[in-house]
Amino acid sequence: FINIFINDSNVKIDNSNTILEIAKSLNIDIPHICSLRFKDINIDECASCGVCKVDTNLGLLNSCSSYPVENMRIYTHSEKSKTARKKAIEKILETHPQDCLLCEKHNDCALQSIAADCGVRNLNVVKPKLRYEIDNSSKSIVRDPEKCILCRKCEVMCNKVQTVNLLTEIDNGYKKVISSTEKDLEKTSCTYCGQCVAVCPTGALTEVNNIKNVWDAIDDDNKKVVVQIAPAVRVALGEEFGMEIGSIVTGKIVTALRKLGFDMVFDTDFAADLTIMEEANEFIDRLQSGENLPILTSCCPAWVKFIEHQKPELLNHPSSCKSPQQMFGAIAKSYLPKKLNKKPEDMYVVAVMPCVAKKFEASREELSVDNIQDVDTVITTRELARMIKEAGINFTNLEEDDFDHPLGESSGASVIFGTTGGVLEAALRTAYEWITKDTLEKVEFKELRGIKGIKEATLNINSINVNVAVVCGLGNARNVLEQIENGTCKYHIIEVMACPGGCVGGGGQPYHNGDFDIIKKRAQGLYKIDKNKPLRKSHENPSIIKLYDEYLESPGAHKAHHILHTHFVK
Ligand code: HC1
Ligand code: SF4
Repeated sequence: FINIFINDSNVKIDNSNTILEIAKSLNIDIPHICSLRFKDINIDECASCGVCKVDTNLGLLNSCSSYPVENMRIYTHSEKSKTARKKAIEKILETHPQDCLLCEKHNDCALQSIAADCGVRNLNVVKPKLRYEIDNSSKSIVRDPEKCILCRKCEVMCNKVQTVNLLTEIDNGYKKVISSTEKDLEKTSCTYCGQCVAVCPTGALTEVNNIKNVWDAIDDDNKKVVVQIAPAVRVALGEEFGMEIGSIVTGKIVTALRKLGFDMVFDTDFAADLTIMEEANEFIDRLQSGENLPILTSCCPAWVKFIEHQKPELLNHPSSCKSPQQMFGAIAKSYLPKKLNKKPEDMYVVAVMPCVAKKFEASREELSVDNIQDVDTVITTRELARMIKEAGINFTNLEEDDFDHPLGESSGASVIFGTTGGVLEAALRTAYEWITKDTLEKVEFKELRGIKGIKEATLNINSINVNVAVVCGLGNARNVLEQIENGTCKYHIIEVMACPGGCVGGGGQPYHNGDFDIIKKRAQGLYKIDKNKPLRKSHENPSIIKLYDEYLESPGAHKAHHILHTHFVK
C-alpha cells in the first residue's frame, strides 16, 4: 500500500492497480476506450488511445497503463487533463464518420458517449474520402471498417482469447484499421463467436440486424409465427431497461413477446431438455463402446465452426446432436404443426439468442429436415430490446406470464445451459440415473460451476471413474483439442462453449464491456431459476416424455436421429 493524492484527497491504495482502476474504486470516472482488462482470464491490454489521460506531478499519463508511486499527485479532471483528453478524442474523430443517428451502435457507442461527456461539440476537420466499404458478407456480423478507431480490442479477443488469429492491422497512414486480410468475413475462418463485437466501442463491428424479418413475419397472415428464447436471455434483457444486473425477467419476456404479436411463445429450454435426452444417450453409447471418446458437446455454433476449421481431423468427437435452438426449430416444424393442423411450411420460427453465431447456425443447410430450415430468423437479446422499445412497451412494468405448451415446459437442468458448465451438469444429472438406474440425490455439481476457463472433475458412476471437463473460450478449447490430438486427453466428456463465461457472456447480450462481475451475476440468476424449479432433470420433463411417446419413439431411434441430429463439414 502506498500514499497518493488524487484530486487533492489523500488516500492509501494498493499500487498493483492502475490509476484508472484506483479512480474507479474511488467513484471517479475517467473516460477510457481502448483498455481491455479481464482479470479472470489474464487479459490486460491497451492500445494507448490517449483518452484516459490524467494530469500528475510526473506529467500527463495514460491512466489505463500507469501505476501510482508514493506521494504521487493525480488530477483526473484538471483543465490540462481534460484538454488532452478532448484532443485525443478529436484525433480519433478526424477519420470517423459522423452519421451517428443512423449507426447500428447509436446509443450504445462508447465513442459517442465519451465524446459527449468530454464536451466535444465542434469538429474542424476535413474528412478524407471513404476508405472502406461495409462488409455484410456474413450472416452474423457486419463490419464497417470506416468506423474502426484502432483501439485493438477486437484483435485481442480474436487473437489472444479465442486464438482464431484473424484480425490484424491492415493498410497504412490514414487507411490503417484492424481487420482481416480477406475483405469478406464469410470467406475467412471466423467462428462468428462475436467476442469482437462484444468489445468494439463503435459501430465498426455489429450484429446483422434481423429485426425487419421478424416484423414482416409477424405481419404475414399466412404464417404461424412462433418464438423461442434462449436460457441466457432471461437473465440479461432486463439490463437494457435499467433493471438490476442478473434480474430474472422470464415472465415479462413472455408477456412482451405476446404484445409484439407472436402467435405462440415457447422456450429454448424445452429443447435443451431434448438435447440432453439425445446427448446423454450418445454419451452412454460411446462410454460403453469406448469409441470416439471424449465426446464433445456441440450446441455452441462458434465452437463447432472452430473445430471444423481448425481441427477437422477431430470431427468424430463432437456429439451429432443439433443444438437446442435447432432441435426446437425441427420440432416446431414437424411435431407442432401436426398438433396445430398446419403444414411445416406454414410455420415461421424466430429465435431470441444471446449470440451472433446462432444467426449463421440457423442458415446452415445441414440444420434442416427434408429441405426445410429448422429456424427462420435469429435476433439477439439486444435486438429484442430494440423491438420492445420500438413497440412502446414499458418492459419494467409488465405483468409476468407463462410460456405456451407443450414446447414451453422445461426442467432446471435446461436453464443452466446458458452458463459455462451447465450443459455438462445437465447431461450428468440424466446420464447418472440412466447408467446407475438410481436416483441422483445431489443434483448440483458445484465443481463444474464458476467462470474458470477449464474446470475438471472425476465422478464415480457405477464404479467407473468418469473424467469430465468444462471449457469456455476458444483458446482453452484449442488447448483441449491439442490434448486429444497428441493422445494425452484423459477426459470422457467435455463441454465446450466459445464465449468466456458461456452464453451469458455471448456476443449478442447487452454490452458488458469486459466486466466479468456482470457475467457472474447473470449466471447466478440461471442457477437460481434451476434451484426453484420443481423438476431439475431433463428426462423428467413431462412434455419431453410425451414427445417421445407420441412422436420420436426413443432417444437415438431412427426418427429422433432424422430430426434431431446433424453432421459436420470439413
Ligand atoms: Fe446458448 Fe444453447 S445454451 S448455445 O449458450 O445450448 O446462444 O443461452 O440458446 O441452442 O439452450 C446460446 C444460451 C442457447 C442452444 C440452449
Ligand atoms: Fe474473431 Fe470471433 Fe470476431 Fe470472428 S467473431 S473475428 S472469430 S472474435
